[in-house]
Amino acid sequence: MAKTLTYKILDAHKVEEDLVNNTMSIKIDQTLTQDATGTMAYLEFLSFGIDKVKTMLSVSYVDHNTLQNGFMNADDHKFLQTVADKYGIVYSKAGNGICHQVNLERFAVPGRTILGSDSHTPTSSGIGAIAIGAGGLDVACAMAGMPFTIVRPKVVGVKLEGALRDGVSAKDIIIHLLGILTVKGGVNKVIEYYGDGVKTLGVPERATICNMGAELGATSSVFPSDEVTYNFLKLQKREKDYVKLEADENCTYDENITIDLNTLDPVASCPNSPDNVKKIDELKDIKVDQVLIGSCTNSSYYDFIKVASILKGKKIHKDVSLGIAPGSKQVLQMITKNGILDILLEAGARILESACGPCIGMGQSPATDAVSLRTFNRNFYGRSGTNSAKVYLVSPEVAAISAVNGYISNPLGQKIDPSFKLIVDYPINDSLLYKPTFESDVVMGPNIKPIPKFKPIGNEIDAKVMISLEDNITTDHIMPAGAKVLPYRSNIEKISEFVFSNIDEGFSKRCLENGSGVIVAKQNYGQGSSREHAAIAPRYLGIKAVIAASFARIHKKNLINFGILPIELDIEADILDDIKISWNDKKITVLNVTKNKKYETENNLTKKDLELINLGGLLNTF
Ligand code: MIC
Ligand code: SF4
Repeated sequence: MAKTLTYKILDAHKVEEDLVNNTMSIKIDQTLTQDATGTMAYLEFLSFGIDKVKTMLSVSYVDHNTLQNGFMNADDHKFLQTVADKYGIVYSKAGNGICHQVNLERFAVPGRTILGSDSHTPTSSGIGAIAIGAGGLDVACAMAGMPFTIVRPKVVGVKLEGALRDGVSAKDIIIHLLGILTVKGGVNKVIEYYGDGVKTLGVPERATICNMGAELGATSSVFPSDEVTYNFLKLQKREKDYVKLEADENCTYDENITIDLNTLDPVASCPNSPDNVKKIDELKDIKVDQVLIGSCTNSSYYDFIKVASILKGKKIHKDVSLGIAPGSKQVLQMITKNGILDILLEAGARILESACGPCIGMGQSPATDAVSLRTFNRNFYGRSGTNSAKVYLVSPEVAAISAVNGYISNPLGQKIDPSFKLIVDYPINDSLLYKPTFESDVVMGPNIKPIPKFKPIGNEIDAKVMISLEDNITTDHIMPAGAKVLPYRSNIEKISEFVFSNIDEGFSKRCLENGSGVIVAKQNYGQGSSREHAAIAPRYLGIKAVIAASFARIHKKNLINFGILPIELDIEADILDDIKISWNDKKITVLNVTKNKKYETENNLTKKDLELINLGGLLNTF
């Protein structure tokens, strides 16, 4: 039978299939972690007592917690470096770049499966891999050689026709798609691209599109591996990794979308959701205070060529602060070599480190009520560090021209300056990538605390509603990031003080006072980041179940991994209502005692998931 590319790769990695629960377990070839999720992932890995990783390749990146205000982050990095060296993991030091950009450049291989403890891991799917984001514990299990289980994904075939006009970007394709599918439209789906428009997009552009597939909630996204892929790998001196991969001609997709690239306009994701899409022309007169170009979405060499083409010979507006963060050391070296960096400096740009930086609220928080244009992928409430800021997600072209004009502007028609050679000799310098020697002793600073042990929640739960929430609550709402909170990623007791702190300051105190709690929400609870802290810290505070109309994939798995029961129900509940839950393998009953309302649903969790919850979480199985 004719197969989609998605199922060609997944079936080639299939270890087991559960037709009753519609899941499949796949072998994972490569893993990646980053520092903000990595310390937990490696503490979990260490608890398995295995002597080295069992994957083809595992890489530990340092790119999130690079602002070292206090000893904590530097201690975390030392821990990560020593664990990597001892257990057979390649270590990418701070300064080498953002995990997804570096992984694409140096490690991702067409046809492989990659699991990463970061939701934007699918960036590497731009090369023709199936790369999936997951919680740290799932990645730790993959490093220990265990298969990874997913719901058998539906495949959305996105046919790209024609070519983009000058000034329109790969970013506009994915923002346009977000407008169609919304932030929950991709849950348990893989977005597969095909059609004659594919060959007009370079690998970094394909990676931009796959990157923001995470904002659709998709399990992964995938592009074919073709001549364009070969050329990219050749520039990276990795042509031996090339294999040609595409879907069978007559395959059928579960859903079909066609995008005519010729007719796309520059668009933006408006505050505060990536699927709040408007055309740039509708936003034209909005005054801009800050412009930031970088992040794992748009920080490639090609992105900076486009930015420099617009900024060449111009100055940024006096009221705009322009920050740029090249995605990797390689990109930084390239823009230095061919004069682009000079053009950016002449125009008035501030040069930031090759790291996540402002994307995760590590510096550059905008002023009160400021408008910030970012080439990033998330504009969730509070994520920039300034709750009142209005963050728009845009292409590098929109960002650059708006920085010059001082208001949101349309770059349509802007050509790439022919003086920038598109194909240059890529500097290949892996000096900040350290291969393991298996000789280190693990070093653990005083802020790195053991992972708390959790007892099973039991089948009869009496609890109070600790918070009652709306649709699309993100993991940034649940477990905020930013410079103040991120240093406590290795210290659950401390970080739990910040749960929901951006929207409900009393949450953690209320939980500790009440002991047994539930969270109530509507659709797509837990969208966004893979941070398992959004499950571990609430569990630490006594949360036993989350009752939501629907869940985001990664967060649901994180809840199960740490013994919290996810209940798919849309219930009416207010804060401090008394709740009684009775559940078994088949059925879940929720009684809102305060409102005297009863709800029932089938328990659709898999046998394995039920086992984990019954045991109090995955760590109790070792
Ligand atoms: C993010 O973009 O939200 C992060 C920070 O990269 C997270 C991981 C984390 O919270 O450490 C993600 O996307 O998974
Ligand atoms: Fe880093 Fe931002 Fe990408 Fe997350 S989305 S990996 S914080 S650059």
